[in-house]
Amino acid sequence: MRVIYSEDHKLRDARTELHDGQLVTPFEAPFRAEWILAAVKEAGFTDVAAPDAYGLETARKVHDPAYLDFLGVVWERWVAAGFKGEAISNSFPVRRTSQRVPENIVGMIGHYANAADTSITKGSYEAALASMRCALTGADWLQSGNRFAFALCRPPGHHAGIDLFGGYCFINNAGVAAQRLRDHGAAKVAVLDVDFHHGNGTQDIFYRRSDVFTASLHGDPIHAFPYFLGHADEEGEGDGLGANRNYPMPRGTPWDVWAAALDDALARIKAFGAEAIVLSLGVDTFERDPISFFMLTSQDFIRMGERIAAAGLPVLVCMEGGYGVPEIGLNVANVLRGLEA
Ligand code: SP5
Ligand code: ZN
Repeated sequence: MRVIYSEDHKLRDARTELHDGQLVTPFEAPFRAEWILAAVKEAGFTDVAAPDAYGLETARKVHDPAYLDFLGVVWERWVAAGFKGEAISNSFPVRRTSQRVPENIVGMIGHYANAADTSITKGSYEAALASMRCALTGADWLQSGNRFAFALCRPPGHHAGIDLFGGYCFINNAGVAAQRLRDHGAAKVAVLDVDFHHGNGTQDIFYRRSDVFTASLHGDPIHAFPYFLGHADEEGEGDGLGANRNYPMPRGTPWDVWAAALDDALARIKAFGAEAIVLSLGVDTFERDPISFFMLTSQDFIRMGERIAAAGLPVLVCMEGGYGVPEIGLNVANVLRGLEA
């Protein structure tokens, strides 16, 4: 198991998150990657490498190039407007509104946002690029014949859609990695999303495509972020019909119920003919996660890794969510242990 990690994640260090009506210190903060790195090393995963230098070529195949341009300039545009706080919009295009991109920076941020939880700050884009490069380096590690890689991505990516940021995500690291695997020999790839939150960005990117199967296990969106996508009847569209699967689950979901959904997703990934799995790994399914409501224990994360490995495919693990508690590191290390068992 090679671990790919960049210090540049620290460039993403927002002061504010709009949470339950208050600007709070963000849940998605630098300590997460530090704790996870320390725990995986402690568990014996000591082959840690820095990412290679990749440009935006692959990212432009899964994101709108104009959206990537926006990410590159939004902070300087915000500062130039004279605003003092971190960049966050208060206006959004919704039902019966125009999809034209406003020139005004507040309007532009609203246009490209799917949530207002994620303040944009100096360095956020650079950190997102480094995070994407970890995923791409992991994809190429599999491509050169290795069975497992762990891209310690931060900021996370699975809420970033074709032209949308939010949910602490800017560039869809797993989506970019899946595209890279496709471009370098894999005819079919699966993205398996086990983060507590629905992978709305990943679903958006691949919804009309038949070459990438997407499956997400998550808190039912009628009760949980991201609220507006992730229902069981979303099965893909056009060429992609049948290549998206959602497993929304209720408050208090324990391992046995969750694992039955995992087994169903893995069976479908095998039936689809995927040659590799990109695992969007959030450990916010943990029983003491501060913003989620599943009941997985630290031991369950070992079983999770074992079951995924039993599918017999190469696995690129991309870090997504998991917050607040010291166990996030142990839980990630346990998934890696289970994979290699
Ligand atoms: C990558 C990832 O896990 N992103 C999650 C983003 C969630 N942001 C909004 C969280 C809202 C949680 N509300 C729960 C309130 C508990 N008091
Ligand atoms: Zn999450």
